[in-house]
Amino acid sequence: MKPISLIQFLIEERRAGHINAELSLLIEVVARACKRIAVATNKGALGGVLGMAGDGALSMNVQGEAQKKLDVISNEILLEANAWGGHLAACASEEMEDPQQIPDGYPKGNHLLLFDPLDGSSNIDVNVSVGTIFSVLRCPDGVTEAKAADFLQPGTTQLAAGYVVYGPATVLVLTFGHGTHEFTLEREVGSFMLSRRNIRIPEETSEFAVNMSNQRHWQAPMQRYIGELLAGTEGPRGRDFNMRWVASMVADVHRIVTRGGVFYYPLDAKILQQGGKLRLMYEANPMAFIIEQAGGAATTGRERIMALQPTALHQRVPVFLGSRSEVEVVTRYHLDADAAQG
Ligand code: AFP
Repeated sequence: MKPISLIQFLIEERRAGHINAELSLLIEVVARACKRIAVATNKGALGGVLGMAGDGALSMNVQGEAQKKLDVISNEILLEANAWGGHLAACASEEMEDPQQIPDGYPKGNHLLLFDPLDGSSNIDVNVSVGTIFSVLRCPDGVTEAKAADFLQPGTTQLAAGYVVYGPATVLVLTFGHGTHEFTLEREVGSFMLSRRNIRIPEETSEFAVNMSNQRHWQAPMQRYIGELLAGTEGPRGRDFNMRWVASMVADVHRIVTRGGVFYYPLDAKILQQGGKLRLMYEANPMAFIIEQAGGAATTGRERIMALQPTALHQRVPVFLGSRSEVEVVTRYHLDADAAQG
């Protein structure tokens, strides 16, 4: 069968009534911006894009994390691309404390866009995969200037979510709530081409992704669960498990979307106060939507991620996602421990 482009796919989705013209344009614009980020990323040292942002003084984002040059470049590419099309009411980014309004003189649309412009940016300088994550919400009726509070909608209300992984190939994974689909960038033509439709994540897995250096700081249910996986054939699970950790959520999730597995960033004693490591609105929610649409599960260890009522734009949450059966086991261990405590 002749491969179809992202544009053709979007037209099909419009005809099927899954999206409207404005959302279709939004996705086209985000995909085009991500092609520019891919170009910048691919240039590496030759493009002068490696290293930290800021002239001498360390540049920090709203999370108090040091910004890389490519964090800043990617953020600007996405902001600039989305300013003038008339498809957005406002957008919000990991790199900015407050939502960005549409500049005066441009029309406004009915959608809110949230993004992590360059996830896993600690990997840039060592030439390991990084990515962009995005989530699309509807702007509440009657809102003319969207504030942070207007973005605080549960993940179940997302109209679209996606990520782009800048790896050996540049790949876009997308959902509108009607399955999860993958597009691969054909660089010579400059088009994202549909490479997998209706991806299914295997229910069972023997592969987990977690930063094991945090083990001693984890809570008891996580200690118990990983302890059992590490015990392998001699332990209660009766089989060996394999481990991978890229430290780039997009790359770890893409492996799960390709061959199954689970990705965990649990709460630990070091990050207890902040509620977790990963951001709900532009990391956990869009990834949860993509994973659920591919048959997987995504929880905080206790609740479904997409059911959470957000309380802040940059809120952090624990994340357990991937192959359904394993996410159910680790979630059950947390709930059992809570119940035993009363
Ligand atoms: P950076 O974008 O600051 O590199 O953070 C990446 C990330 O949010 C996520 O992509 C990784 O899975 C996770 O952090 C890695 O965290 P550790 O460095 O604590 O393993």
